Amino acid sequence: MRYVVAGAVLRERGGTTELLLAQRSYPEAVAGLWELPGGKAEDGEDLADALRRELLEELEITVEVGAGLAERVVLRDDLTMLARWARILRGTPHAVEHRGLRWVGPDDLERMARTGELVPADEVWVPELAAVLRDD
Ligand code: DCM
Repeated sequence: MRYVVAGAVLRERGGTTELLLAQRSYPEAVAGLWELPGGKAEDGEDLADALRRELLEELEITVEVGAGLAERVVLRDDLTMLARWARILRGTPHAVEHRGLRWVGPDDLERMARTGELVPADEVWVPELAAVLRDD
């Protein structure tokens, strides 16, 4: 089994918590849609290491990786996606591979899910993400 590990990167801004979303530039089917940034772990690679590597490559940020979100997504027979909470230790996110980046609160996130602006596979995390964004 191979894994895609996505990062739910949070920041505190003026007493509210925001989540980082990244806009895909490929493939055609999902280009323009927004996702939790991340990517495939190499064979045998620790998943937290994989997420740190991917976010450094894609966004030029160094992150601390925390616990996992509850839901896992089966992308294909041999490919499962999971997500981990993360926060930035160093750097400011830049869209190296993505079309754009944005920080959202719970209302923005839920609106984007309703209007089909999220990558479909990531929709499963919206309730948990929104709950944490509201709680903090
Ligand atoms: N993927 C996804 N949601 C994410 C990250 C990735 O659905 N937040 C999917 C898209 C691809 C696969 O995982 O099928 C590998 O992603 P990438 O092309 O970014 O390496």
